Amino acid sequence: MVKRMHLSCVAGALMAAGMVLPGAASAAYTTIDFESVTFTDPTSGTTYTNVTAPIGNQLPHPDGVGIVDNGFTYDPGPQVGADPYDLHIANQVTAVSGGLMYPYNGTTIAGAHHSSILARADGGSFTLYGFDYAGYVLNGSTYEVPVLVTGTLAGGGTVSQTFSPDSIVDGIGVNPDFQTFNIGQGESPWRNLVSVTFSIVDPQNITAATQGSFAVDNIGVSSVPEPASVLLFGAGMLGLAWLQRKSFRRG
Ligand SMILES: [Ca+2]
Ligand SMILES: [Ca+2]
Ligand SMILES: [Ca+2]
Repeated sequence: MVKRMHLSCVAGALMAAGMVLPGAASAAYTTIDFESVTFTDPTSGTTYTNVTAPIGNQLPHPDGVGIVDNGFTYDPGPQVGADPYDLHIANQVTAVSGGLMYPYNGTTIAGAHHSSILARADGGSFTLYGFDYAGYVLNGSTYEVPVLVTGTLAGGGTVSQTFSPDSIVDGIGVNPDFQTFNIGQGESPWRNLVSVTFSIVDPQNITAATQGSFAVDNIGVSSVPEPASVLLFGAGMLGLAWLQRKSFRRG
């Protein structure tokens, strides 16, 4: 019985080492879904950790104050337009506010007025695979503002693409407001990024009643692990396997 237990430990450690090493080299996939976010109130200086926006309500963030979700920061940048709160972590907000209709997908979304910046909280580089996008519209309108996505590469230079939404947005209505743009497949140029900026391409819309508002959700990214930490982790796993084996022999 004891021997069998040890044997399974050794097998487990070896399997983990074998499985984890190639996996670590290819990095971990993360979805930034805004369901719980961490941020610091600029007035009080209080940090709120993994906060969920109340259903039907939102956590507004002033300009220059970003949130952290799954190891990534999402920051509204400097104020453009009238509203000093440029980032809205909105959980199923359905009300039409001042004629402005929020896009809806049944979860928490990140609304911004003109632009926002995604980066890794630890400053490391990452790959962008895709994101869900929708515009805010005036009630009765179907105009969704296009978005320019610009990635800043770790080695210098940028990669960018403009995405035009489908003009389908009816808030809580049955139509799917958000559409998914997949971009980072295969030999994608959207790798080794240090930041990604989402910004509307229609400057006129900033001063319109919608203030150029757009929302993103389910941003697919993967962090590239530091080579040193991968090696250290691999060495640790091999060491563990050796110790387990030694203990098996003794048993
Ligand atoms: Ca969400
Ligand atoms: Ca809808
Ligand atoms: Ca849409």
